[in-house]
Amino acid sequence: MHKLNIDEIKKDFPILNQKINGNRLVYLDNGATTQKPIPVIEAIYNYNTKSHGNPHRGAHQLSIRATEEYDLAKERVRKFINAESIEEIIFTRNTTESINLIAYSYGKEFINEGDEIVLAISEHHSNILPWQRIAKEKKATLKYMYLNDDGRIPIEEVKEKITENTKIVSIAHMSNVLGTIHPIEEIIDYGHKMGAIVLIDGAQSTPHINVDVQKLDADFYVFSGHKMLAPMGIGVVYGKKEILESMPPFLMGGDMIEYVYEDHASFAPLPYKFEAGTQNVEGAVGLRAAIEYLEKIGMDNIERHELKLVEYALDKMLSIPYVNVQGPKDLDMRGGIISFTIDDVHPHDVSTILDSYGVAVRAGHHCAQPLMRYLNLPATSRVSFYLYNTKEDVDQFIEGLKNVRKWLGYGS
Ligand code: 7TS
Repeated sequence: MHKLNIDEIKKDFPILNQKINGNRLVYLDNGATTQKPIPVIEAIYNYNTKSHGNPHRGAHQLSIRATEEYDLAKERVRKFINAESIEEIIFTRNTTESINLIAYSYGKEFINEGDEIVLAISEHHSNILPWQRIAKEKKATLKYMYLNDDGRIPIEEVKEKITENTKIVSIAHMSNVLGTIHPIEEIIDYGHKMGAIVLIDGAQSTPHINVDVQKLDADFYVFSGHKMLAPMGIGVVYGKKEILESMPPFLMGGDMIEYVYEDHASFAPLPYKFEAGTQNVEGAVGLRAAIEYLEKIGMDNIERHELKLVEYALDKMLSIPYVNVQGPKDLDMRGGIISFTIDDVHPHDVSTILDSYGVAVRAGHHCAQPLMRYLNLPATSRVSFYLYNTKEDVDQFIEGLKNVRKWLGYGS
């Protein structure tokens, strides 16, 4: 257990070492995407200058090297989330594609009329729209688990909504708006008791906390590389082998086949059955380097560091009378995301004014319109931390925050 050496870490992220609008850049939009350290950029550079080819195709050296790089990345992902075998790891473009893969493949095959699909009201649109489509096509029922005033899902709500008719429960591990860590162990356990399978959207959790898919007993766990220091365009589906084996392919095309005849085809074994067409090898290489970087620092250390920043920021934000923090206001079961509103000021104005202080935060509905409607808010502003953020970053954000209303002509 050791504190993060932020000065050393910051040296690895050249993009953070610049001024925005005359101020030191403070990047607090890590929920949207994260920045890349030099080892990730170098791994992609090295791949492109030494090993680039189309994997699984040629007998020539570059194709063989690209295949090796791709498989090494897959093994690294397997180990990172403690999956049993690489057959259970499928590369996609991002979390969105991962959920679509499951909805179209598992959903079309196994969800029938009268079945229930259970989500949380706080889901990202990526974990709502594919299920709306399947529910409509299959005449299944879409049900939502609602949050209490603290932004948490009470266990009674879990037990009320998940029933023996539930076929699939799909829920984020951590809310991208409120930072709540949902009680997924209980949800997985109860879902299984009711005979449902459970998909966990790990887009906001995998980059920040230890994930062990076997310990969780999740049926599916999905995430995006670009939220964990890797490039955009690489994402992951973890799925239990026996479930993946029972599912038809999602996309059809090259590389996912065994034999093709004029009128039918047989498919490649897992995981390739779900990886049609040329894959994003340099994205996979970047993801492997990102995981190595995160593991060197230690996921426990990263989680602890972010919680300290949340504690520090929450303490300051809660003491400002016109700042309204949404979601959990203590450190129990939460991660490094804080959504808030400011009295009389639209969140987009908050974001624009903070930008003039060099502070990057996101404003809007965060692709979670049903949650915004449930909270009766048009939008929020959101800060989201990562391993390279510091207390000085929080101070600069709070200083900007204190000036927002003054900018707009309010006394304080
Ligand atoms: N699920 C959750 C919980 C997310 O936070 C996001 C992206 C996605 C799915 C979709 O990920 P993608 O990589 O496929 O786009 N969330 C955000 C956000 O909060 N701000 O920008 C993107």
